[in-house]
Amino acid sequence: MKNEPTAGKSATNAKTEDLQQYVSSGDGKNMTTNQGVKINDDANSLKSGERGATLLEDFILREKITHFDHERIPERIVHARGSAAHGFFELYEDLSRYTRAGFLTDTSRITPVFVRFSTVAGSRGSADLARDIRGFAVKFYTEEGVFDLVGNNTPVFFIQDAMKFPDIIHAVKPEPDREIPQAASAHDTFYDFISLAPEALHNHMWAMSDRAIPRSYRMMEGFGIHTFRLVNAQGEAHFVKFHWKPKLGVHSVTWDEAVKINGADPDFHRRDLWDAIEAGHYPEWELGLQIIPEADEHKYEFDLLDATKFLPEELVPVRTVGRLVLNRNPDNFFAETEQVAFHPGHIVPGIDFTNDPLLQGRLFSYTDTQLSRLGGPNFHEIPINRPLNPVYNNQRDAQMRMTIDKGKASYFPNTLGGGCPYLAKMAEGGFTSYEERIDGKKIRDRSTSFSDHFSQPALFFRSLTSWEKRHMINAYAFELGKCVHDHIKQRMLWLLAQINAELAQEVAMRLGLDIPNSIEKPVNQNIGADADPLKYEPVPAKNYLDKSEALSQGYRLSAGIEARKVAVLVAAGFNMDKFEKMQSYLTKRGVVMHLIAPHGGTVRCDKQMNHPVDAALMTTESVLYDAVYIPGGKASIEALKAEGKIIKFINEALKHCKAVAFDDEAQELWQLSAAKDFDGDEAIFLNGDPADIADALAKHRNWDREPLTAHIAV
Ligand code: HDE
Repeated sequence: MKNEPTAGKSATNAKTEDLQQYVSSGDGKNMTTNQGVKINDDANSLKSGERGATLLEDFILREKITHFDHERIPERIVHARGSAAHGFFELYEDLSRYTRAGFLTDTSRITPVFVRFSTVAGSRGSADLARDIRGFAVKFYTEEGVFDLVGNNTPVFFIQDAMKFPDIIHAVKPEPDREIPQAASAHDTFYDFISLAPEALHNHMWAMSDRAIPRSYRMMEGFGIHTFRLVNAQGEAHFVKFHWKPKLGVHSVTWDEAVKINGADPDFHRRDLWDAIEAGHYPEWELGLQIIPEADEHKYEFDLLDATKFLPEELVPVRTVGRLVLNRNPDNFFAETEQVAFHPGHIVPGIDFTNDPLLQGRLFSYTDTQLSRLGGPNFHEIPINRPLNPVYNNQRDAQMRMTIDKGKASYFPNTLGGGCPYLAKMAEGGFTSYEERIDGKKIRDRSTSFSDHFSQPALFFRSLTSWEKRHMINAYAFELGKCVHDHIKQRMLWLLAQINAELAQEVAMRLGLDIPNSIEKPVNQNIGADADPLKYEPVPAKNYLDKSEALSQGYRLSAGIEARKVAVLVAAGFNMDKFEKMQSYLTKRGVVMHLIAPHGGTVRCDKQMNHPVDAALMTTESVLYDAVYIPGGKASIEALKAEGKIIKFINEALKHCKAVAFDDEAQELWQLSAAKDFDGDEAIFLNGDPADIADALAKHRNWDREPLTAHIAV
């Protein structure tokens, strides 16, 4: 199954070709009913006279309305809002020393994938820039069956045991009496829960970090979170942690931007992914593995089975083993993105689970939820969910069965079916579970090796750059500031103080509250009624690693600027030569330049040529762009000066630490805007050289400017 990667809409791989048999288009065809009868009138129902009552007999009307009435299916209980794309995975090196999974051992294969990114808490129609963890779910259509790597964009999760999942989700979802707030964690029920469950603090800090407001899905890391197993052909196992590293670096917007983007373009991430793929700027990630010998299971200060902990890259480096490229948008959102069903239990020979109690619970939940979401047990037959290899077993019937199973024998063993379908030996590719020795009591409990809730959050905070710390402090102040109950805020402050004094003090100051020395209730409420609270008391933070640069977004900037967007502010008479020089340099590097003028239609340059306007000033906002460029041209600048929104546009870009370039006469706008307040700023340019703008785009933002921008009122 060798598929050469091809481009854009025409990009194909074995799965996209497989989907073609289900693709339908009415181009050049008659309209018909679902029974294939040609339709003669699609605008008028059948009536008893021109102004008479509609007749029940109208099978065309009844069919159309009935189908419409049932168009909606339940949205996902979590991760309802998402976007997806097709692509492929390509392996760099043969990993058969560790695994027998074909897509990880055969470097000649191109494995088709379908990837869905999502937010967690919001409804299907919620805005993309909610402060939230992002889902990063990858379906590999391997030759040996479907493998789903259903991960998130943070390396840890909120809870340690599946038993608590409904609780944390109920806490973060809109409060049940008023169904407020939508797609937002800044409310009392969420913090009531978090403040009583110190295990949640670590992932919560990631949710308060810039990771929770990404610039683009294309600029996010992905993590499998749990420790899984790789098992080789000899049956030997290694533990493994999965990582996705984006080629474009890891970048985020500011909170002020996020709030405004949600109003200006609630589909910002969805549009960004779609547009980048349509333009041929295919997002790319490398698959990284942290491989851990079984003998090292108890070597670390934390438990590898605890999903609230990551394995620092300083302790086990991430080995880059392949790449994932997304090169084709879906043909139909509902059929593909909405109906795709991921499941961490979809594994192939060569990969296996561990006893992580969160993972074990997930193994139950995903099929269960699809049963109600997709309406029955045959959802694996929906085209996007079908494996590439054929399916044969004795499962039968149920709603919407597509397969026509032949023969009398739907049981095994049988003679009437010739013993078919027959079993596969391990050497023939049959899945065999890893034989793990388990001795122990049946017990409803949690291991005390899961009790260190503070060391890794402290390490995370220490590892951030000063601007990332600043953003996190502000995020805590915002979220807790939105809560009503002081006792909840105070419990949170006490918890933050266990992690980092600076963090707790800065947040307390912004809330106008003191940090309590102790809190009344036992900290850990996640234990049984008869358990000894002292046994489960969280242990004080340890310092087993001072810093891990991999945890920060500040150390791994990228040079890739594909599909970054630059706003070019112009009016009639703008300097065409300067603009074209900038445009030709940046567009060659994949940057998208938008001409923004006071009106739509076309705008005339100083060479009397008309240029199509990409957006009229009233239809767009500064927050939708990565940088601003204003070419000179006296008449153009005079006209722009008369537009109040122009200064707001520029000042907003400055406040959000973006590159802004003023050419020639545009320097008058430099004078009128806040730009003049930033002497020597490395991303504010007078007579900007295109190479400087490209460089500033690659650095994403000049975060050093941020502390000096408080006075900018936008
Ligand atoms: Fe999920 N999760 N989850 N989750 N999850 C779902 O399955 C669940 C967890 C993740 O784009 C649901 O099909 C439980 C961790 C992603 O379609 C549901 C627990 C991680 C997606 C479910 C977890 C994830 C889901 C809802 C705790 C990161 C979206 C719809 C034991 C490693 C997949 C669905 C997509 C979706 C249950 C925890 C990632 C209800 C019970 C940890 C990316 O089955």
